[in-house]
Amino acid sequence: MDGQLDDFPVRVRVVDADRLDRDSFDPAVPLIVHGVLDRARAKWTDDWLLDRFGDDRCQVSLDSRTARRAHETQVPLARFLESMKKADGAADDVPAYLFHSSVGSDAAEDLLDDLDIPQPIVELGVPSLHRFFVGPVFSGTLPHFHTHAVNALSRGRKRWAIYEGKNARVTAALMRRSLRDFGSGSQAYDWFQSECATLRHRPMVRLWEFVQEAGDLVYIPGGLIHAVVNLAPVVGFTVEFEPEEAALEPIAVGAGQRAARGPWSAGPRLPGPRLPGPRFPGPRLPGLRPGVRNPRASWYRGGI
Ligand SMILES: O=C(O)CCC(=O)C(=O)O
Repeated sequence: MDGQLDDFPVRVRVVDADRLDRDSFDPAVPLIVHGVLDRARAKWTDDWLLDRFGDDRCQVSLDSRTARRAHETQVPLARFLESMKKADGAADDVPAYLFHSSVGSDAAEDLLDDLDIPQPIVELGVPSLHRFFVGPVFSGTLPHFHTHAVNALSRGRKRWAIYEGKNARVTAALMRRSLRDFGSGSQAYDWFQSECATLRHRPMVRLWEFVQEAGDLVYIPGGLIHAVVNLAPVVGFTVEFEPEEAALEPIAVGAGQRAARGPWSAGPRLPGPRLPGPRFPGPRLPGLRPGVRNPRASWYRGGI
């Protein structure tokens, strides 16, 4: 970790929440939206979070494939927040990322009430799951994809890379490569330092890179591959949506149901091997083979 992580060419559309209308919204393009979290930021204090999650044990991941079980442990939120305070923002060699998922639309709806998400985004589908995250600097999430989603950052800073191939074959190859080279035990900061820049000049790749500041909402189109590294300690929520039935179409899946839902997805939430939108490539993913690339993380093989 050499501190070079926030030096990169920024490319993203930024818009104020009250300026995003149906005509100006392209659901296939990532967005930063300002002015969505004003109420949420005042409300989502540590006390409120502790109240909401009580003594529940939250999912904490020690690698950046946060939806997998391989390097996951369960920790009460109070203990996790305490350990973050003790570290006082200092970077750990192996950052622990609290990334707690809840399936179902009621709890997600309740959370969405705190956000002023522009109507054209809301209309795209129904919330299917949400994830609460708290993480130290250099925690993050390796490339993955799912249905369209929003990420509401209450505190901290996140660097993003969102990308796709110009056709289905290239997108599938990009995803395979990430799974092959950054398997179980890997960290997102390594991907950003060594891989991200290699995507910039590839003619068959479309890439958006940017930093999300506290108070920003990021919109992630369905089926686009994305990765995140936290540049400061973070708190926030991400919500995934199921597209309206009309937008669903079956896709060709070679690697079983798990691949059909995407390597990221945690729960049985899509109604079968389907993914959103006509632009989704339907990649044929390889078996999800662990291949520890980051030597620092190899001790995870022993299991947690
Ligand atoms: O915030 C993160 O670390 C990852 C979030 C993400 O990938 C998502 O919201 O889909």
